[in-house]
Amino acid sequence: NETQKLGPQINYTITGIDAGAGVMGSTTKVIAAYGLDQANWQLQTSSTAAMTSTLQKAIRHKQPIVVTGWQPHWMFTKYPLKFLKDPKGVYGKAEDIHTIVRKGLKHDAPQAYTLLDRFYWTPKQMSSVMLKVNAGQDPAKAAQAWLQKHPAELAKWTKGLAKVHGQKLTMTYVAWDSEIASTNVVAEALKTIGYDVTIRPMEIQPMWASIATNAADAQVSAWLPNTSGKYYADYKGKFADLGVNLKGAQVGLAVPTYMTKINSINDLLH
Ligand code: PBE
Repeated sequence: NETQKLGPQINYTITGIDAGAGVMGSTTKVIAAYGLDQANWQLQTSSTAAMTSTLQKAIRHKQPIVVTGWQPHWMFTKYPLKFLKDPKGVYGKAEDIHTIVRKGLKHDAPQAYTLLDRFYWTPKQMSSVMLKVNAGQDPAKAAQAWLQKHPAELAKWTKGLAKVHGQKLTMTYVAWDSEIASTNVVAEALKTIGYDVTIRPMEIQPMWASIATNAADAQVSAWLPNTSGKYYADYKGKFADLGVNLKGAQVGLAVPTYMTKINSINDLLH
């Protein structure tokens, strides 16, 4: 009921994801910056799977809901969603995703380093892999199929690289849908030039630590400058930043488009 105040209808609750995610840290700042805490708003920790399932239920019944959202993600493809305006800019502007490797990788695995350095794709390309995985396809299979359908990309990333013969490589990632897609695509690309790649899902802090301590070789999951900014700052000097692998990611609060009166974070207070 659009004439009723929003807060009481949803128990002043923003439906969030896993506690370590950058979007959760940013949302905690948003709650303070906009005075939402004074109005009893709270951020509920859960998981991406629980959040998207709650979102799907709300949308099926056309009920109001506020979630932590981000792009690229299939939630924006499958559901009618919009980001709320963030006039204070707490979530930052558009984010880029960076590739981060351990120090010494350039010397120890120059071909892998070059491929990782070249790896770049678009939000649309990432979304297509995410949707396949969301539809139930095995992530490695979805990545292989994507590479087969995009030989020009693979050729660009591997151009002139000599084959290696089973050299081991470890990539770490957080099992967010976007990172499942990118990590699998890069891992499968590295396999085509002969690397024996292991990918290991973990929490965000251990992922950054794994690169800083040389326990792992690479990760492609750094949302910058804002979302992963805390970890980037904490481990600065202990990794090599190979730059952007995807341009134009976005993070913020999201609501279904049928919530026509709620367009800005400030509107949550009225
Ligand atoms: N995410 C997806 C992550 C980065 C990738 C937006 C949920 C986060 O740290 O918030």
